[in-house]
Amino acid sequence: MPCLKIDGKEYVQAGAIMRHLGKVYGFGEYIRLFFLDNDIKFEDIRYDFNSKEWEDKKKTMIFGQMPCLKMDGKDYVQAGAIMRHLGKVHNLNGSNEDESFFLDMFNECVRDLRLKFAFFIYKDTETHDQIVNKTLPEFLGKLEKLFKEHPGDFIIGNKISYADYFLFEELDVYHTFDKTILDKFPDFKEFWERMWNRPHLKAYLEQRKKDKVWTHLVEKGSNY
Ligand SMILES: N[C@@H](CCC(=O)N[C@@H](CS)C(=O)NCC(=O)O)C(=O)O
Repeated sequence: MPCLKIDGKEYVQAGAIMRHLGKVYGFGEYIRLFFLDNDIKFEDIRYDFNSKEWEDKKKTMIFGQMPCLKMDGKDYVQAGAIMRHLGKVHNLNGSNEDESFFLDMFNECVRDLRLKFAFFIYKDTETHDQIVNKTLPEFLGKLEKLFKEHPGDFIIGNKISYADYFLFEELDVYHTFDKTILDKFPDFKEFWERMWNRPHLKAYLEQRKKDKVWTHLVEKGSNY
């Protein structure tokens, strides 16, 4: 297993994602962005969605899901918990309990929206028109209001936190789906551009875009 050492502890980060043949990057992407941006070395393990390797690997996971982070020989799952943990370890989880709570609350909202979007993508729960003209803008409007509560470059003022990687990833997915979606949300658009241009993320994000990993979005009518 590839390994990452932080403060003497060993970590393995594996993403349930599909590099060439598959369709989505999966929930490992938040963790990957966190590691990249903070210049933490790691080996990236990816699985093709339809491969036997992925089917076999899933059976070894407690909930049959990834991503997984291995620490001291133990598997840790659930992207939210992993990211909060990394946030605490790297001092990117707010500077007091109030801020940590705010970040968690913000993040739960972001993940709620992802769930709605995933239902649209995978289960056809809404029409294209509904998701683009109602669900996404209504939710993004509320989220942006929350974002402005702590003015600055990130969710909490000018210090980046674990939740900013979740937010960025979601905005990037929605922007890939509809390139005008952020136009009504200038604070989010600026945030999204700012994250894109972070020195340790830019090259990776550009490559990811070239790789056209968001096939599902194209199938569902992306205007990118
Ligand atoms: N709540 C979990 C969900 C993880 C999850 O759904 N992962 C997907 C890939 S991104 C998965 O492993 N799905 C199992 C499958 O495709 O059978 C988390 O946030 O980590």
